[in-house]
Amino acid sequence: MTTQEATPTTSDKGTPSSAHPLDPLGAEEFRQTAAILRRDAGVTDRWRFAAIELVEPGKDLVAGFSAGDPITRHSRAVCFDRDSGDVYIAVVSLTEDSVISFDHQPGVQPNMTLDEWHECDAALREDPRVIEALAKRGITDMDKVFMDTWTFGDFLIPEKYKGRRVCWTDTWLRTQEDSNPYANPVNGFHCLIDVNAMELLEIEDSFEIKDKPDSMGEYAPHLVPGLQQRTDITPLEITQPEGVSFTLNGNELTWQNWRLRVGFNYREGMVLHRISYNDQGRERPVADRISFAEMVVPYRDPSIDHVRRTAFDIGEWGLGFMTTSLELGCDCLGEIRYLDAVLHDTAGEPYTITNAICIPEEDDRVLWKHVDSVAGAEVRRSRRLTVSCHVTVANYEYLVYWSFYQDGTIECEVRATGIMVVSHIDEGQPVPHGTLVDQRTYAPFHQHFLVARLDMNVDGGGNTVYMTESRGASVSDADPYGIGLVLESTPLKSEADGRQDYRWETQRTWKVVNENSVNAMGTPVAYTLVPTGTFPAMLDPDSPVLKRSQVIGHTLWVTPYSAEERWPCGEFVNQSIEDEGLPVWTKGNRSIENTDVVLWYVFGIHHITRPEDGPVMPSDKVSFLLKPFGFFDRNPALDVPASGGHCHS
Ligand SMILES: [Cu+2]
Repeated sequence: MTTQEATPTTSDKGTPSSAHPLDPLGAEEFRQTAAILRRDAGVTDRWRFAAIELVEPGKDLVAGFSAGDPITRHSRAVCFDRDSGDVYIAVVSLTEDSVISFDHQPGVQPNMTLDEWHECDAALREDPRVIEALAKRGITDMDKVFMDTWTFGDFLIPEKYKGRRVCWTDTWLRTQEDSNPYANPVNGFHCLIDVNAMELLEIEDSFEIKDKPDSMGEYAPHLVPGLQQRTDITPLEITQPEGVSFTLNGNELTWQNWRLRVGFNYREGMVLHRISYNDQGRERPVADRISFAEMVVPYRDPSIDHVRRTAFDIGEWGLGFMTTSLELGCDCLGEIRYLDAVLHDTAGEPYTITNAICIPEEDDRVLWKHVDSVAGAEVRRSRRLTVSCHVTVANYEYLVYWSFYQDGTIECEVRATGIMVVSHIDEGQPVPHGTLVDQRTYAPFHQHFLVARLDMNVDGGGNTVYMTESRGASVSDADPYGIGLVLESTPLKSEADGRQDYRWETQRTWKVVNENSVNAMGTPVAYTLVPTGTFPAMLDPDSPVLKRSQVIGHTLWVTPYSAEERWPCGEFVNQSIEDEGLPVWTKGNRSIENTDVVLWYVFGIHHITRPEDGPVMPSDKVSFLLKPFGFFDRNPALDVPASGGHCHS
């Protein structure tokens, strides 16, 4: 990753060593990983590198690191032989130029890659059987056909293909060269493909909507018939004439009292490390590492066109691989600093996503205010520092924003936009599992479950998570009007306690408490996870979809920290049968009291599709908060000065 303005740390300039042990792998380190494995482990050109990432050093090592200390760098690769299908996990010492381990992983399928996605599309469009079958439907210009490759769970893979690296495809059609393929589904036409052999296994030509509806799925202005763009929008500029008030030094970001490091990998995309708040000279840790660890998107339509659609956008595809470059004035507005990201293709060759991460300082309306009848008004503007990135997962966009506020709050916001998957239907055909969004066109219901992995570290040392619930009193002699409200806090002592569901009727929240550190009132300091954007899975316990993604069966899971436990549905979710992550780790019901805890928070969008979500979806927003609760003795933003020039103090 490189900073646009600061000195590159691990960069595509070929710097082999890093400035900080948590800096993501640089271009030369990706190349070196692949070269070492080719030289020493028998990896050939017939292999693919599905994933290469930094082996993050242990927390103690990172905590004890000082600038200029020597750094030992290790990388981890998942690679596979396309001919045998054998999968290996390799750990490589970049410092020693050697292979540390190279372990066979029987019976798993690594994540999919962008190379395979593009190669599938090209291979199928050239396949004579596909050309012939589509010609029967009157589709003859293969340049306008787009085969969108999807993975699926083992339970839907035909018996004869089990064990192979198998994908299925949707077929879409552009009406002209630059039009939206997702506007025109070729319903009932799917291919099954062995991605290792890049071989078409079979064509499912199950039904055809012969009489195409008169629908309009274009969003680019020149393709929308009769569109008159608005002319009543005046310029809105955001300027900081004296520059930004944050500092980006390599990948370390400091702003007002906040300090954090920005990381990046193929799977989680952006990762935030070592988040701390400087409380009047005291550097107080809040979280060791926060990221998104999985995203599960089950489509809730059992029809043949949609039943296989159970995407694991993080475990199967990778938010890092799907991250796109951002553009000033469009994706981000104001005085922006960017970080580039470096990733690799399936040959291990590095490439750079320029402006992958955008860092603006943003106005956020009012921070605090009071108008006194004698003294007048005191008002402060709120500002936040946002670290954001955008990912495009085929038809969908996810926009990720982590914001740090002056009152110690951390906010995670995700916006979903892009194009909904649609199907055409025959006249009068019922639509039980979706919404009509255009003429004889429906968008199936689906859910986007995101799993945030929150490796908290509130004030250092051990943390305990408490469930807090509000309860209204019954009428009694002491409270004849039944007006009292009490708060009940229950410590979650073991992983079984740590499996939690949201409860609206008690306004349940979860507090990450440090009982070894008290505030001025003598109360243990805490950060509260304010659960918004949460909804139940609504999947039958016997559903094979839920078996693969048991994490979505609860709002929150809490585990003791383990460096190995990173992927809540397992590392290899592609073609998985069962969730090999959280349900397996938590079987031992370990203690989660007064220890290094990790919270797995499940939130997202229960997407009941709307006509207004097409042909391109206005951003749907969802968020949650990590809010200080007695972490400070009072409002920590009392010291924020009034805005200069515009309002009086
Ligand atoms: Cu959606």
